[in-house]
Amino acid sequence: MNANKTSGAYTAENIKVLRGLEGVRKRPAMYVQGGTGIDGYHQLLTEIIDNAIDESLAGYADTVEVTLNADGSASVTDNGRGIPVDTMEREGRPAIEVIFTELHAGGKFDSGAYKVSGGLHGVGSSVVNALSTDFMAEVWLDGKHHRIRFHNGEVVEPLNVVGPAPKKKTGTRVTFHPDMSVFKDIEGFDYARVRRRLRELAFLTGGVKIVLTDERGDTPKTETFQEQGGVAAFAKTLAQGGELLYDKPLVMSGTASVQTDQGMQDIEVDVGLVHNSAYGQTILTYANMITNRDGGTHLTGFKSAYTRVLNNYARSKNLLKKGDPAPTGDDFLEGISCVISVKLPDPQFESQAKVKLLNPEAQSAVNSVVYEKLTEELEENPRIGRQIIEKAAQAARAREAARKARDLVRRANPLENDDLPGKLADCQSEDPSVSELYIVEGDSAGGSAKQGRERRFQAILPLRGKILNVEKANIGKILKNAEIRAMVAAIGAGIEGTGDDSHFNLDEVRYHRIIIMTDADHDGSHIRTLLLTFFYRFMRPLIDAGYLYIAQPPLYGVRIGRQRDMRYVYDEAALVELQRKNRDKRFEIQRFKGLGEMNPEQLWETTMNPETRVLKRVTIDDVLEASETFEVLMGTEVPPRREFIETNAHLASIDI
Ligand code: 0R9
Repeated sequence: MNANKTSGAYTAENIKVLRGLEGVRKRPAMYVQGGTGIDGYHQLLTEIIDNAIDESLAGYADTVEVTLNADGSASVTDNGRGIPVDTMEREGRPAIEVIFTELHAGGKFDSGAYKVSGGLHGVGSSVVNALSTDFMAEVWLDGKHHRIRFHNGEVVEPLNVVGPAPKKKTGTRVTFHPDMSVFKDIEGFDYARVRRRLRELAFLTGGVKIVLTDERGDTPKTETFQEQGGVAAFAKTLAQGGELLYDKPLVMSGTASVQTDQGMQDIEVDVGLVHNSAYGQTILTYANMITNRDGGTHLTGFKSAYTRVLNNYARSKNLLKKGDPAPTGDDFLEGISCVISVKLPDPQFESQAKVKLLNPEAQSAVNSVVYEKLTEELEENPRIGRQIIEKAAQAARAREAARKARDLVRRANPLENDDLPGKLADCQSEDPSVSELYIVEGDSAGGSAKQGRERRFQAILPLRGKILNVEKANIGKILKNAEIRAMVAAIGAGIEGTGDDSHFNLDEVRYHRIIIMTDADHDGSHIRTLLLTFFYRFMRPLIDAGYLYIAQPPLYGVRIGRQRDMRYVYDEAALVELQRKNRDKRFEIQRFKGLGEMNPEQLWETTMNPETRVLKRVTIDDVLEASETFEVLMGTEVPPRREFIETNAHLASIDI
């Protein structure tokens, strides 16, 4: 140890520090949002990234690099000022050491009003240090390359100069290896997850260059994210796939000074929005760059100002036809893709998971910025104003038509009479927790499934041909579609997303496993995507509850040598492997082109028997990616859709 410089300081101060970090090691879940599972593990990286982003938001860094190293560690580098390395008088230790060993040390230095990090949602760099077997910080400053290293939070190599810094280079790099005895059974950083967050940060920072490198595979992979367009570009990306109503997104940005318990405070508001030809709405909300899944006060502020401005605009420009139903707030939101980002000094959230923002001042800030700027935007772009109003008027007419259609559906709807669709072969059990519904492509596979099933708890609903693309149809048409009505009636819990007071009631779902069973070919994957789109838009809670599955039928049946039993093979790679292993035996391969080619016993054995089948559960952990995927797949642009389906037969970007 480089004793001379530091030994005097390692006294009472040091003991206090160790006690702090000891507490973190004893009860990590108390300090890390997401606990000691996969979420908490990624939160460590998020924390370090956020510190680098803070330096760029402060205007001193323009590049942040994140590297997933081959040894399981991660490095984050910024080209900012460099964490101060000089000795702090009061502590008798270098500032950089204090930062990484004192709990909440960040607070003391907080100068910027709304840092992403600094205890607002992060765990503090010192917590990352405490929970890392190895932690190294390097600083390039004043022409020198400084380094300090820790093990389980304790200094093992005090701050030293290890060489010169390249000319004019300044910045900070943190490299850490999470303690795998704390974060158990975790395979490492999930590239897709890290990528998603970095991409989001690139949009939200509007210009910071973010470079992600994965060194873990055979060939390193690097991606760069830089989005000068900020929230507007973000909104446009969300809307991709659908035909844009207008090309240039509307932007509402400004700082509002609002009254709070702590006196006047400045809140930064950035909103970007654009409309496309689709019917759903995608609105993402952020407070200090933290995503708030359930919205909150910023969303409320946005909706009220947005509706008010558009209503005023429609009225003052005489854009609504006589006799048309008046558009509601939801009508104005049809087809919208919108990103709302606020930055405020003291964000309050409903829960640890920060899914909902509570600060009332965020509501008034967003309300006033959106009211003022949207009014201006519409005055400057009257064509866009007219298009939005026309789309809302159409939505209102469709809603009215849908209400009438629904009344018809209700009257004729077996649902209401507890009656079930004729095509459904229901199961005997009435206990949803053990009941399964197979939604099967085609009547012939449906027939095999009906014969092959275990009727005590397995129900079969055959669908004829392609189901309606709900992304492209209006709600009236959707509700009249026979296949969709059969699914809704069989599942028994209604639908949501129709823009009125109808809703989906998870408690009434008749099966806790709803299994999509389609052929293992292109058509099958298209039908599966159409079904997923339907469930995503109209029965989303079913997915959130984990009730939706995809069956995995085999691609081949194989007999090897003189064996009588057929072996089932589920992908090409497995077939090749089997052939390789049995090179000397002469092979009998049957390719199953569709489910209908299997007899009832085969279908049971390979795809339906709970003892042997493989099911993939459908989960959506990221609305951004899901929306993008669905819109690429279901929007009006055909070539990207074809290509996507053909290259992603398993819907790679939906986590299943
Ligand atoms: C790789 C991840 N990056 C960081 O963790 C990081 C922290 C940091 C920093 C400063 C500059 N770059 C940084 N990168 C900094 C901040 C301030 C003054 N000088 C340099 C300041 O906030 O006034 N620091 C964050 C906290 C501290 N530095 C400090 F508390 F040590 F000053």
